[in-house]
Amino acid sequence: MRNWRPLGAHSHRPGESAAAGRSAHPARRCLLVGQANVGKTLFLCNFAASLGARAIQLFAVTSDGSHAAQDVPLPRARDILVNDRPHATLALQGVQIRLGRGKTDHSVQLLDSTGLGDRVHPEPAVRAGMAQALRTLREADAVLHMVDAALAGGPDPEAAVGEVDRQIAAFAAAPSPRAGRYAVLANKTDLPPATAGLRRVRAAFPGQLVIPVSARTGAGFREVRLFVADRL
Ligand SMILES: Nc1nc2c(ncn2[C@@H]2O[C@H](COP(=O)(O)OP(=O)(O)OP(=O)(O)O)[C@@H](O)[C@H]2O)c(=O)[nH]1
Ligand SMILES: [Mg+2]
Repeated sequence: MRNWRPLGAHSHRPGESAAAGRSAHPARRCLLVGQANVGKTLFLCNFAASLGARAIQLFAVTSDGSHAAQDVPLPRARDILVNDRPHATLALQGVQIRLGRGKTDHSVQLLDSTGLGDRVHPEPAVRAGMAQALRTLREADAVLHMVDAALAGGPDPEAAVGEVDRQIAAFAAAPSPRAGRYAVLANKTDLPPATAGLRRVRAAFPGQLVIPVSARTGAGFREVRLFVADRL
């Protein structure tokens, strides 16, 4: 819990939390964002585990706007948080990862968010999660935008890269102090349709860094680690 700067509540703006105040170098925040079911949570769990993390933290924003966090040990987190059902994730959850850079070791908070969509969702809990994800998108130091490359290789590629994805890219890659800290993660490359899907994903995000990954097998994790370590 210490050194975490959870986002999304009005009571904790970036740099204002008690945890941040205790640390001379508060961890930078890297947000995983994208449509529902693309594999954000499986990536969070397996990527963090590959870097030696032991637990995922679930954040809940209470009615007074403060945060409560609960640790869920890996790999149990994977069993209970990853799901085929869209919108399994309804609030921010994250993990502190350590990235070696030269002789210094630095920490990054990797945050996983509720899946975004093109339409207003009928469930209030999903809408609240989406709103929190959008606030966090505005405040994050780096953005990993995940899309489903296997879905992009199927009969309805627009389902994989939709209007919401174009909006995320336009926002996250726009000129700002965060420039250069945005990458598209083309996930599920372990599935055969992802070969064609990856070409479509690259074509949909011209000029952006696209990193092919598999949250399931760990393919591409090294490239993501190098990207995050280099940019944050
Ligand atoms: N084959 C394959 N399946 C994956 C991969 N990543 C995720 N999945 C599966 O895709 C489904 C959704 O994964 P989640 O990690 O829950 O997706 P999410 O983006 O967090 O979804 P929401 O929380 O609903 O937004 C699960 O059945 C995962 O096992 C991958 O790289 N390869
Ligand atoms: Mg999820």
